[in-house]
Amino acid sequence: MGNSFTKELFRRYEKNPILTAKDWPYPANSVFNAGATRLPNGEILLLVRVEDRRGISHLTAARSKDGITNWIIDEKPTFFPDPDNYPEEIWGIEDPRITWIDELKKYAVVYTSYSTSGPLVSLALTEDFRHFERHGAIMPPEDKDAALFPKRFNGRWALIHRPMSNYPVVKANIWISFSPDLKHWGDHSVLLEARRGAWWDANKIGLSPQPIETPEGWLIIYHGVRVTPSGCLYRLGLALLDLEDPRKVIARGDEWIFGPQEPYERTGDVGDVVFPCGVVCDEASGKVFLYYGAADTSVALAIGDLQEILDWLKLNNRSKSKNEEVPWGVSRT
Ligand code: BMA
Repeated sequence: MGNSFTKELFRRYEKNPILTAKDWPYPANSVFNAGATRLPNGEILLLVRVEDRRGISHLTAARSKDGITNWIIDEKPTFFPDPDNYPEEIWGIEDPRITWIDELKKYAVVYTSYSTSGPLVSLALTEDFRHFERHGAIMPPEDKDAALFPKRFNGRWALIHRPMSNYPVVKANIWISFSPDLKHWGDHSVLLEARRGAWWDANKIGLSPQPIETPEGWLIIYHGVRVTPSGCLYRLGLALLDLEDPRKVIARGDEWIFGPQEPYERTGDVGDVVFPCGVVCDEASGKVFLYYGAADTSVALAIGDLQEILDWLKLNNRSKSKNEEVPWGVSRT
């Protein structure tokens, strides 16, 4: 949990959580894991995962002028599973990541569809978060924790995602894939590998919010899952990808930078989980608003400073290789 030597890069909003099921205009069990974006009118929109009492999730939009208070929540579910036309959604839709695609003048919402076949990655486009163009499944199961980059690289769209492998042991690495048309995906490769053994990000990692474009590279906030005798611990770490070629990892921190600590993060439907799906950067102030699901129960906010985060990553970039077995002596740059 850290001590006085640990500098917190993301500071929790003191009145967290910012949204709970009690705020909802209709019955809900829990509200968490929200995608986030800024709208043209300056408001911040959260697309919140809402789980009902059956256990099935849908997505509902909440809008706020300051991204912190006075959320206006849609009176009814905004984006609901459509299993008649998309059978992969029969057990719900979860954990959206939102990317504004300037070329299309649309937001891409990449989310997890859940069904008898397992979780997979689906895509929908929207201009206004009221009408959605469903594109259906874009990655087969088991795959989740996906987001699009906002622009093409050499003519191709790029998607970060997290397929699962159980062979010979559970191994969940972060992958990157490319597409000429958002429909046909290929050129798959591992982007970030889960480490092993005692590491906080051993065996299972996944992208958290959508990639953040910075002058120094694409900032990636990812979660690592540590399995302990009393359950899983979801914590966050940082990596930086090359701006022109996001397959190149130019930095990765060794230490986690944010983890469950407060009562609303430690206790809930699934305790000891911080799970961001959305981030919004304020260019003028350099502030990074990180929206995260707390204990699969509520939505919370932590605020960081972009330059401070990038500086930390430079100073703590020890594992330049994708392989955790690199010697400890890899020079700091
Ligand atoms: C992950 C995802 C998240 C969830 C987390 C903790 O695998 O399914 O939706 O918040 O587990 O339960």
